[in-house]
Amino acid sequence: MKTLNSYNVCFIGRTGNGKSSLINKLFDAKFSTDTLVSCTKELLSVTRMLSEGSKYEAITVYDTPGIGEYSSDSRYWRFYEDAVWRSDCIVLVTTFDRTDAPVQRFLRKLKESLNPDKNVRFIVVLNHIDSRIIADSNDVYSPWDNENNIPSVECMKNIEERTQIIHERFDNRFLPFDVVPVCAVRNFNIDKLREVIYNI
Ligand SMILES: Nc1nc2c(ncn2[C@@H]2O[C@H](COP(=O)(O)OP(=O)(O)OP(=O)(O)O)[C@@H](O)[C@H]2O)c(=O)[nH]1
Ligand SMILES: [Mg+2]
Repeated sequence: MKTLNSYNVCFIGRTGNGKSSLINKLFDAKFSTDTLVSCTKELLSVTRMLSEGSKYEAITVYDTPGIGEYSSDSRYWRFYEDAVWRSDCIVLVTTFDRTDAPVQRFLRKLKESLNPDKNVRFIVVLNHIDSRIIADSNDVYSPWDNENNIPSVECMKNIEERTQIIHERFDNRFLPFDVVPVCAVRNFNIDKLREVIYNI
């Protein structure tokens, strides 16, 4: 059988960080999302054909259940292993949440599932940047400049700081990466992220 020459991308990250929302926006998919409870419980994928002349015929994107769901991830571990083994690019979706240790442990374990025949790329996406998680009791933090649909100046400072923290916590632990700030629900930087993923 003639297999499709597909560029494979796997999205991973904690539950609620916006993996499915981002895939829906980036690749015009229809995966379920949920505000309050963990949502993706299977290994899902969507395949889109690429234009002629591209290095690959198609792009296949894997959506995975949230890291940390079901304690040790044992129920889902085979999904992660399978998707990561197939992948040319891994996208970790994170937020301003400051608890990175479970993801660090997860990546350490996942390193063993990387396919040595592929030159795997790694991208860290900082989503939910419109979050008010950083607001103090004065409630003066406005993360979003609604008029221009961009992060506020204060939010930009938090993005820079969080980006630095992500580097401190994840550099030399998995694969080299850049951090791309996005907002799935406000369509901010989605085109930029698509460009980075498609930069094959
Ligand atoms: N405010 C805000 N909400 C977001 C953003 N991205 C996603 N959401 C919301 O966050 C919730 C969770 O998003 P999902 O896409 O289901 O998250 P997930 O990572 O796929 O979660 P699991 O499938 O449980 O692992 C949904 O209600 C989304 O609408 C964002 O950038 N800002
Ligand atoms: Mg999901």
